[in-house]
Amino acid sequence: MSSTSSSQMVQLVADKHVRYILMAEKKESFESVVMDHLRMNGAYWGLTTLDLLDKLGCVSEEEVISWLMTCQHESGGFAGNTGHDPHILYTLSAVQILALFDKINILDIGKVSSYVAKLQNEDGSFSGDMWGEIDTRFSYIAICCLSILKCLDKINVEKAVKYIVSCKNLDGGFGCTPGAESHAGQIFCCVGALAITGSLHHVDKDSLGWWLCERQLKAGGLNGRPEKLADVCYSWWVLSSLIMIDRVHWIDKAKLVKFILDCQDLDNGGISDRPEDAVDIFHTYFGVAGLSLLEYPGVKVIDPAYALPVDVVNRIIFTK
Ligand code: GRG
Repeated sequence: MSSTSSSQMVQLVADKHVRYILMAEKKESFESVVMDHLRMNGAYWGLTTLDLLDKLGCVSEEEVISWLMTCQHESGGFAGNTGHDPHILYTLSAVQILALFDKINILDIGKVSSYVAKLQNEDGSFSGDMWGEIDTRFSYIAICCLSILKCLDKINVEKAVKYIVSCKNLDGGFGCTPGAESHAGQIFCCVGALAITGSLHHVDKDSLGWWLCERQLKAGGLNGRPEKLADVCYSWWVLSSLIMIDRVHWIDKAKLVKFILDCQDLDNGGISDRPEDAVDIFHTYFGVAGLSLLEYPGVKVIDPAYALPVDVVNRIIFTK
């Protein structure tokens, strides 16, 4: 909760957010208990935020990596925590965390990439795990993960792209399966996957750009679909998509910066979904990542498709 009137422009309280993230990780904290089963995700959000604030050095790399490797299964996939089942989502988070520490090379890349590749279905779509749920989130995750591992040749990229394009709607947006409603989160996944595979020509940039910029509400925050409330996390899902299709100048950036800053807990750190709500690690990450996309001073630049700092992406993707 913010202790400053929302009419005043506040600054990013970066040091407090760093302290909040380091505290949230403590075993006895409330956040750590409720997030136990998706700790890998929480670790990706927290560690990426620390890196964006240039404070990754505050955590023990050795501790993080030795815990992370206890989450890997024989299949090559990673679970949300030690002793849980593997899922493509946690596998991407694990790979992203290793990328932050420049430690991808400790992986058996053949094994991890085979786990991901085996989740591709005949129609080009991806399942999230052995239980088979299909969603364009999993298409993005597979493509992002395999691109980081430099193993995109293990899947049928053409079919993967064709499936994503089949989820495009008349409003220019994308849903989780063919015919499903457009949603900003799914749009990020589809546009991100198309960007990584060099297939953005399939996007109708003007109609999608129009749909996305209509997500900005009077107070400056963005929602994820029509008639919904603004939420800090859409600062990421919407803005990253607008950047990838070159239409970010269609929203009011200053108003969005103010909305995000007004969602900070100025006393204890952390960022919430909306001003005056309770903070959590998910919104803290997406708030800081949103500010990064908005070129806020003192925050490292993040890559809109890979959701990793640009220096990390340059090191991994654009070098041999
Ligand atoms: C590496 C950044 C990154 C992501 C990995 C998991 C994933 C890929 C993408 C998730 C995309 C997605 C569907 C995001 C939306 C999350 C969200 C806040 C959903 C809430 O949906 P509703 O219907 O909320 O509860 P609204 O805002 O529509 O009321």
